[in-house]
Amino acid sequence: MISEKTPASSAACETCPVHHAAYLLKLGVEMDEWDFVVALAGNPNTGKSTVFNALTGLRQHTGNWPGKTVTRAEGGFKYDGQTYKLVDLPGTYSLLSTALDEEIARDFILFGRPDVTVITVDATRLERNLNLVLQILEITERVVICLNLMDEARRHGLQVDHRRLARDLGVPVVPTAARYGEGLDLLVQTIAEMASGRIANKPHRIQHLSPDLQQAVIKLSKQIEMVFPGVPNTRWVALRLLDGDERIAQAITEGELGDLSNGIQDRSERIRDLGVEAV
Ligand SMILES: Nc1nc2c(ncn2[C@@H]2O[C@H](COP(=O)(O)OP(=O)(O)OP(=O)(O)O)[C@@H](O)[C@H]2O)c(=O)[nH]1
Ligand SMILES: [Mg+2]
Repeated sequence: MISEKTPASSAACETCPVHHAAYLLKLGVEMDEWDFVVALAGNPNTGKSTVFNALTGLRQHTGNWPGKTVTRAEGGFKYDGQTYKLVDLPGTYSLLSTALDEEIARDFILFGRPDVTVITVDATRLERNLNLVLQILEITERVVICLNLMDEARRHGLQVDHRRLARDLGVPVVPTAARYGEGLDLLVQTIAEMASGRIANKPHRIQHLSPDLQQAVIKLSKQIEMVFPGVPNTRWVALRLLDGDERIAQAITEGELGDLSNGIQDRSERIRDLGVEAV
């Protein structure tokens, strides 16, 4: 379990023979460069900020009502010799949402190029939460599921077969009770393995695109790439356009799509120059 006594870096500790590199060092905002960016996504009120605080030592606002986090917050931790920037996102039910705070989360997941996306899932409301999980699995393979509120699930007599869930989704599932620090050490280890490519995912993907639709998606993706070079997830953008998503159509016609992707990148670079700040 990760406790407040997780050792701080000290020369004596690191030269001691019992020292093991694989331990967590909470960096707060004290970080000027990082090896990996990890996004924390999930439905509102599923414990994202609780996980964020436990791993970074910061104090993002948490509370028992949805929509507490309204903007992104960034902090860091070090584990097994690598530095991670963790980005706490507002809760979102869907990548298709048009609500402003949900858009912040959506834009970062889609265009922020995180190395790993951790999705916190409420173990007592699995079905509702899986909607977002399946949408995110359509756009990135580098996903770790944090199956949170396991204490609540137990209290309600619910048994969740997390191994089966991991098999069905094709990504690792780590059961946690973040409020009590339960499962977080395995979560960090799994994030590290995913970031370094030691775990290869085979995510569940929608298989039933008709040949015509498939062709249209490929053609449109290429056109989007030509107009907005470097924009990730053009397949997703193409699918949304074909589905008549007005918000995405507007982002294309007004050039915002390019700004969106560059903006997130510029900002990350600016933060890298300045040193990380909580936002
Ligand atoms: N019982 C229990 N409560 C938890 C657990 N993790 C988080 N909570 C509580 O759930 C509430 C919501 O937690 P937050 O971390 O603020 O959730 P969030 O996902 O960041 O919420 P938004 O920012 O609104 O999306 C808080 O009261 C937490 O203390 C857990 O594992 N078990
Ligand atoms: Mg939050």
